[in-house]
Amino acid sequence: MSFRFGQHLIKPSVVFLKTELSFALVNRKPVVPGHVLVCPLRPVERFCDLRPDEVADLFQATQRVGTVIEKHFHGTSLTFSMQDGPEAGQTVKHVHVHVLPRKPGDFHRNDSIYDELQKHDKEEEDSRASWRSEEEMAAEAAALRVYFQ
Ligand code: AMW
Repeated sequence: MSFRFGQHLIKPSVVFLKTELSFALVNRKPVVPGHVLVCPLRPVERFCDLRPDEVADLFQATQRVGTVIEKHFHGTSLTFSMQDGPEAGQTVKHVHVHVLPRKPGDFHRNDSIYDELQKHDKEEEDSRASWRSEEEMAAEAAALRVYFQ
Protein backbone atom coordinates (compact mmCIF):
# COMPACT_ATOMS: atom_id res chain seq x y z
CA MET A 1 0.00 0.00 0.00
CA SER A 2 1.30 3.45 -0.82
CA PHE A 3 0.35 6.85 0.58
CA ARG A 4 -0.87 9.75 -1.46
CA PHE A 5 0.85 13.15 -1.03
CA GLY A 6 -0.78 15.42 -3.60
CA GLN A 7 0.43 14.26 -7.00
CA HIS A 8 3.08 12.01 -5.41
CA LEU A 9 2.74 8.34 -4.51
CA ILE A 10 4.74 7.77 -1.33
CA LYS A 11 6.28 4.41 -0.51
CA PRO A 12 5.61 3.07 3.00
CA SER A 13 9.40 2.85 3.47
CA VAL A 14 9.67 6.65 3.81
CA VAL A 15 6.66 6.98 6.13
CA PHE A 16 7.50 6.77 9.84
CA LEU A 17 4.15 7.42 11.51
CA LYS A 18 0.59 6.55 10.58
CA THR A 19 -2.33 7.48 12.80
CA GLU A 20 -6.05 7.09 12.22
CA LEU A 21 -6.24 10.15 9.95
CA SER A 22 -2.65 11.34 9.36
CA PHE A 23 0.82 10.22 8.35
CA ALA A 24 4.37 11.59 8.58
CA LEU A 25 7.12 11.17 5.99
CA VAL A 26 10.74 12.17 5.61
CA ASN A 27 11.57 14.91 3.11
CA ARG A 28 13.36 14.26 -0.18
CA LYS A 29 14.96 17.71 0.09
CA PRO A 30 15.25 18.78 3.73
CA VAL A 31 16.11 22.40 4.50
CA VAL A 32 17.85 21.20 7.69
CA PRO A 33 18.58 17.62 8.84
CA GLY A 34 15.34 16.24 10.31
CA HIS A 35 12.99 18.40 8.22
CA VAL A 36 9.91 16.18 7.92
CA LEU A 37 6.27 16.53 6.85
CA VAL A 38 2.98 15.61 8.55
CA CYS A 39 -0.13 15.24 6.36
CA PRO A 40 -3.74 14.18 6.57
CA LEU A 41 -4.38 10.79 4.94
CA ARG A 42 -7.19 12.37 2.92
CA PRO A 43 -5.53 14.35 0.13
CA VAL A 44 -7.23 17.72 0.50
CA GLU A 45 -5.55 20.88 -0.72
CA ARG A 46 -6.27 23.53 1.92
CA PHE A 47 -6.32 23.61 5.71
CA CYS A 48 -9.95 24.82 5.63
CA ASP A 49 -10.91 21.61 3.77
CA LEU A 50 -10.13 19.45 6.81
CA ARG A 51 -12.82 18.19 9.14
CA PRO A 52 -12.41 18.93 12.86
CA ASP A 53 -11.38 15.34 13.64
CA GLU A 54 -8.71 15.57 10.92
CA VAL A 55 -7.39 18.86 12.32
CA ALA A 56 -7.21 17.32 15.80
CA ASP A 57 -5.43 14.21 14.55
CA LEU A 58 -3.03 16.19 12.34
CA PHE A 59 -1.99 18.50 15.17
CA GLN A 60 -1.68 15.71 17.71
CA ALA A 61 0.50 13.81 15.24
CA THR A 62 2.51 16.99 14.58
CA GLN A 63 3.11 17.46 18.30
CA ARG A 64 4.35 13.86 18.68
CA VAL A 65 6.55 14.18 15.59
CA GLY A 66 8.05 17.45 16.85
CA THR A 67 9.04 15.87 20.16
CA VAL A 68 10.76 12.96 18.40
CA ILE A 69 12.44 15.08 15.74
CA GLU A 70 13.89 17.51 18.30
CA LYS A 71 15.30 14.64 20.35
CA HIS A 72 16.62 12.51 17.48
CA PHE A 73 18.35 15.39 15.70
CA HIS A 74 19.62 16.97 18.93
CA GLY A 75 17.66 20.18 18.42
CA THR A 76 16.84 22.72 21.08
CA SER A 77 13.75 24.24 19.41
CA LEU A 78 11.34 23.54 16.55
CA THR A 79 9.98 25.42 13.57
CA PHE A 80 6.47 24.37 12.49
CA SER A 81 5.29 25.81 9.19
CA MET A 82 2.34 25.40 6.85
CA GLN A 83 2.22 26.97 3.39
CA ASP A 84 -1.53 27.00 2.79
CA GLY A 85 -2.19 27.87 -0.85
CA PRO A 86 -0.01 28.83 -3.83
CA GLU A 87 0.52 32.47 -2.80
CA ALA A 88 1.82 31.18 0.53
CA GLY A 89 4.41 29.06 -1.30
CA GLN A 90 2.57 25.71 -1.33
CA THR A 91 3.81 23.51 -4.15
CA VAL A 92 2.18 20.17 -3.24
CA LYS A 93 -1.61 20.49 -3.28
CA HIS A 94 -2.14 18.42 -0.15
CA VAL A 95 -2.17 19.94 3.36
CA HIS A 96 1.18 19.38 5.11
CA VAL A 97 2.94 20.71 8.18
CA HIS A 98 6.70 21.17 7.93
CA VAL A 99 8.51 20.21 11.15
CA LEU A 100 12.14 21.34 11.44
CA PRO A 101 14.50 20.88 14.38
CA ARG A 102 16.41 24.04 15.24
CA LYS A 103 19.80 24.60 16.87
CA PRO A 104 21.71 27.65 18.04
CA GLY A 105 23.34 29.33 15.04
CA ASP A 106 21.80 27.02 12.41
CA PHE A 107 20.98 30.10 10.34
CA HIS A 108 22.92 33.35 10.47
CA ARG A 109 19.57 35.18 10.44
CA ASN A 110 17.11 33.04 12.38
CA ASP A 111 14.11 33.73 10.14
CA SER A 112 16.08 32.91 6.97
CA ILE A 113 14.64 29.43 7.43
CA TYR A 114 11.39 30.82 6.00
CA ASP A 115 13.22 32.07 2.89
CA GLU A 116 14.75 28.61 2.49
CA LEU A 117 11.35 26.93 2.93
CA GLN A 118 9.90 29.26 0.31
CA LYS A 119 12.52 28.50 -2.35
CA HIS A 120 13.91 24.99 -1.67
CA ASP A 121 11.32 23.13 -3.74
CA LYS A 122 10.61 25.71 -6.42
CA GLU A 123 11.17 24.53 -9.98
CA GLU A 124 14.49 26.25 -10.65
CA GLU A 125 15.94 24.91 -7.35
CA ASP A 126 14.31 21.49 -7.31
CA SER A 127 16.02 19.16 -9.78
CA ARG A 128 15.96 15.40 -9.28
CA ALA A 129 19.72 15.55 -8.68
CA SER A 130 19.08 17.58 -5.52
CA TRP A 131 16.80 14.94 -3.99
CA ARG A 132 18.04 12.40 -1.48
CA SER A 133 18.21 8.74 -2.46
CA GLU A 134 15.34 6.42 -1.56
CA GLU A 135 17.80 4.38 0.51
CA GLU A 136 18.83 7.39 2.60
CA MET A 137 15.20 8.41 3.14
CA ALA A 138 14.14 4.87 4.07
CA ALA A 139 17.01 4.59 6.58
CA GLU A 140 15.94 7.85 8.25
CA ALA A 141 12.30 6.76 8.36
CA ALA A 142 13.30 3.42 9.91
CA ALA A 143 15.28 5.19 12.64
CA LEU A 144 12.31 7.49 13.41
CA ARG A 145 9.70 4.71 13.33
CA VAL A 146 11.32 3.13 16.38
CA TYR A 147 10.18 6.04 18.58
CA PHE A 148 6.53 5.39 17.74
CA GLN A 149 6.44 1.63 18.37
W1 AMW B 1 5.19 23.03 0.17
O1 AMW B 1 6.23 24.07 -0.72
O2 AMW B 1 4.05 22.46 -0.84
O3 AMW B 1 4.80 23.76 1.64
O4 AMW B 1 6.30 21.77 0.60
C1 AMW B 1 6.44 20.57 -0.13
C2 AMW B 1 7.49 19.76 0.58
O5 AMW B 1 7.39 18.44 0.15
C3 AMW B 1 8.92 20.21 0.26
O6 AMW B 1 9.66 20.27 1.47
C4 AMW B 1 9.44 19.12 -0.66
O7 AMW B 1 10.83 18.94 -0.54
C5 AMW B 1 8.66 17.93 -0.17
N1 AMW B 1 8.40 16.86 -1.13
C6 AMW B 1 7.82 17.00 -2.34
N2 AMW B 1 7.66 15.81 -2.93
C7 AMW B 1 8.13 14.88 -2.06
C8 AMW B 1 8.24 13.45 -2.09
N3 AMW B 1 7.85 12.75 -3.15
N4 AMW B 1 8.79 12.83 -1.02
C9 AMW B 1 9.22 13.55 0.04
N5 AMW B 1 9.14 14.89 0.14
C10 AMW B 1 8.60 15.55 -0.90
